[in-house]
Amino acid sequence: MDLPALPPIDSLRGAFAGRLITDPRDLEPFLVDWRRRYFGRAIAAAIPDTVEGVAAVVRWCAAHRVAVVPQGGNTGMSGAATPDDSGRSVVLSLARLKRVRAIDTVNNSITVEAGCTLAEVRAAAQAAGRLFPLSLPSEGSCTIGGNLSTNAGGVAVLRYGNARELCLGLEVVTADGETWHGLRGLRKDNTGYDLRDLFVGSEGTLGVITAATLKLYPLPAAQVTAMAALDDPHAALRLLEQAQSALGSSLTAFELISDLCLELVAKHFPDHRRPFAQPSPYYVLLETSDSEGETHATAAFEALMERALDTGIVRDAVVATSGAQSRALWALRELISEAQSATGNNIKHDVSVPISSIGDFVERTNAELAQRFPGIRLVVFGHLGDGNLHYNVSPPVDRCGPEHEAEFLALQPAINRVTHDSVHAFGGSISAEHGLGQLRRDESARYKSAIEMALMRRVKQALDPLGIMNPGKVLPPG
Ligand code: FAD
Ligand code: 2HG
Ligand code: ZN
Repeated sequence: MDLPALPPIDSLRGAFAGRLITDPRDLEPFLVDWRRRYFGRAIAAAIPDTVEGVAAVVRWCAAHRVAVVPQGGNTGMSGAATPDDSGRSVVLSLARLKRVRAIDTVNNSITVEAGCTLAEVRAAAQAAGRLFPLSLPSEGSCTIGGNLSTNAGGVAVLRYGNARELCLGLEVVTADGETWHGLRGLRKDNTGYDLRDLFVGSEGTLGVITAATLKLYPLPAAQVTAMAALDDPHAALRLLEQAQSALGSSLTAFELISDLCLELVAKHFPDHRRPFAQPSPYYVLLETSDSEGETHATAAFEALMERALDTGIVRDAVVATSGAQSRALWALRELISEAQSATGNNIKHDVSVPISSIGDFVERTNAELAQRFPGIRLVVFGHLGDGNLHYNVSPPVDRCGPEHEAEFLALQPAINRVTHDSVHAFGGSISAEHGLGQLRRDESARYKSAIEMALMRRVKQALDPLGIMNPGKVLPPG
């Protein structure tokens, strides 16, 4: 298709209030993803101050057939917020849309603009005596707009659900620059197709989220954290079953961590040491949120752990007795991504399988990968309570340096194929919470049926007929 010639950038500069970045040095951070895997090009980064400004930028892009690449905190793991290399994109940063518009402690809802960081939303809720439960290791930088656009998961999905389940309403600038005011704070609303749920998880390919109304919960009276050392994911599943029977919905987090994860954290963050004298192949980090207070929560955890020790499910266990101890246990979990990055290049898999299949999935996939790619190291961790593992791969110990990078990354397609075929065989998904972006776009098409792909394309065509919204992400071109 012949595209119209690009107009002078000054015509965009005059179209909205806010910042427009065109200097190549200032643009650089907008053109690369967190993992430094994708590098794109753009005419400019537009950072409007208002919703009207967002709409004006999108209208300018639509008029000139320029791609719009929405960007929040740029912490995404799938290259979804990085423009392609055509040079015909505007990065639309929501970073300056930061108002908390309303908090309603009777309706238990909060309305915030898309550029609020997740940490800011959690703090605003807490200041009003409420909990916004979405919780990710990246919460200091990621934004609510990005969380909803990726349907982020994190460490509290087990109890509260993912970003989609926490969203009541949205305000969206559509691909033709109109604004849909869908900020309804309703728990029940059966009035036709659910537009909100179309935009949630669409990774900026259908429209730009400018604000959201989100669910709040009462603050728990106490939160207690524990860590258990165990042999394998099968044992972790038995512990999960016991924990759910004993604690019910008080169980808010159940995270699996392999020993290599803790080894990498201890190596790159020497202040953070393993909490057990002897290493174990795996650990589980559990958290309970109790309405009856700390003594009750601690006693319940201690009873659970004693039983698990007696029955041989766990080898050892610690229950945190202070906030500082609890934060230290969580830090071990939250630093894994950074520790793995510091170790050199890596291949990431963000998979989900039915929870009961995780033990078999890990066993079989580990064995096949070890046989086909001797020496590779599996950095396995994640949200076991949701059936979601970060089944990541690092190079062999003696091949971590930059001089081995190309050789290791050349294995990525074959390693992905083994891993994702195994996920598929277990009835799972190749993207549980990070989205498809550019990273998993083509592989996803391999595992979806023709009708599913065709329906997705029809939705895209209906909402973005010019194909300007974040092209090249989620759906393969053509
Ligand atoms: P960005 O990276 O800026 O964008 C992500 C996608 O959303 C892109 O497609 C972009 O175009 C689109 N987008 C952004 N804002 C908007 C908007 N307002 N309207 C429309 N589209 C928009 N993810 C998890 O799910 N669980 C985790 O536990 C987790 N832990 C992480 C830990 C670390 C250390 C890091 C670096 C990342 C982690 N992530 C996790 C991934 C990431 O933080 C999430 O995907 C997050 O939701 C992205 O938010 P963001 O604001 O950074 O979005
Ligand atoms: C987490 O759970 C994130 O910490 C990041 O989803 C996972 O680095 C990863 O692969
Ligand atoms: Zn995760």
